[in-house]
Amino acid sequence: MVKWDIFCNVVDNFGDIGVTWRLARQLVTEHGQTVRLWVDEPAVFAPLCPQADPEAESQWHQGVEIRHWQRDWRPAEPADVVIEAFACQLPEPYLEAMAARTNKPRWLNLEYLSAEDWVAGCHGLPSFQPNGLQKVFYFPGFADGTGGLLREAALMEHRQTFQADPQARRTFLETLGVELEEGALLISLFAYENASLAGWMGALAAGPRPVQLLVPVGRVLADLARWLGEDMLSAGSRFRRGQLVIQVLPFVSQDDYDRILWCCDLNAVRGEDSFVRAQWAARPLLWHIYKQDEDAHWDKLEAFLGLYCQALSPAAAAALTEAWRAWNRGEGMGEAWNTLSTHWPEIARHAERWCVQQAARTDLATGLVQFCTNSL
Ligand code: TRH
Repeated sequence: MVKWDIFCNVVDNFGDIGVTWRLARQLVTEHGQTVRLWVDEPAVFAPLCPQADPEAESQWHQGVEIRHWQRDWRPAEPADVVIEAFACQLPEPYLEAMAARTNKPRWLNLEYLSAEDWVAGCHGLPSFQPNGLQKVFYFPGFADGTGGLLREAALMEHRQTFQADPQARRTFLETLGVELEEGALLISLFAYENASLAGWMGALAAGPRPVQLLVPVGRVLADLARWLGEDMLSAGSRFRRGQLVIQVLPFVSQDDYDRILWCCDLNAVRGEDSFVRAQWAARPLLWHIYKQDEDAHWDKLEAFLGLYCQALSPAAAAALTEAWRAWNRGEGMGEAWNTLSTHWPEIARHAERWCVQQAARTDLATGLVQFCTNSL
């Protein structure tokens, strides 16, 4: 049985651990691999997996061994495949132990997701390291020649079954304390601080159709509280402003978060993992991209928009592009939303088509297993 070590350094937020935890689970449950996930901040892991102990040095969940990656490294036998997520720095003694193995481990750097053109050219490139080992750069992506996206084998089937059953949707939402408003457009909102929130909320409140907004606790709450004129928001808070009903939700497990996305007509998502999950929900999405130095994130945003909008009519593509830009620019979202709404049926159909098209490609975990185990 092939052993894997995945190293995750939590830079901030939940994306680093979100991606590595998802990958680790899939390697175990679908590919029968033995996986240790080393995370330097287990406390950030716990919200994604409510059974987890934020203090534990070692714990098992869903077949994955989760180890606290302590600054003070204690010797551990290197695995057959070693993944450093998002260019994190492996412990020096571990690197030495890797180099000392008779069968050299497969060593990969799992990169951040991007739709930019250069990704396919860099995916799979090896680089020789000072310890004599070769490290391979593994890039997720949306196009042929990239490593693909994380997608569990039964995900599409589970999602379709759920979405075809209105009672399942109602029952699930009830577990979160959500009662559906008759005829309302259901939106989930997971975002960073965002100056265009007020403009968007204003447009929703004054719009022609009722809207129900579900907001998991997180960084956007302060802006939302300001717009509502409230001091503080917490899970369970509920407000009505014009056509808009807002409800704050608890932060739930990754699997329940998927269900929230499946329930909604539009999902505002952020970072990397929720962005991909919203695409698998086959519903329209609004992406708040993670800001990078020197505005590098704008290239990423435009690259994805270019790809995603290819099959849309020029008018719908322009409306969607402007809404995403406004959301990320921090202004103009109210107007952009009103224009986008006039293209809703086309945007909704497109989200389904895009999902089917992406799901036809090999998923990231399967591709990784083929790439690594063929060469061991
Ligand atoms: O949290 P994010 O913003 O994460 C990141 C990090 O900032 C990272 O450093 C950066 O490089 C990267 O984005 C691009 O967004 P993301 O990636 O969507 O991760 C959120 C995770 O939280 C995802 O796995 C879904 C999960 N989640 C839940 O499990 N339950 C919830 O209720 C919610 C709202 C999210």
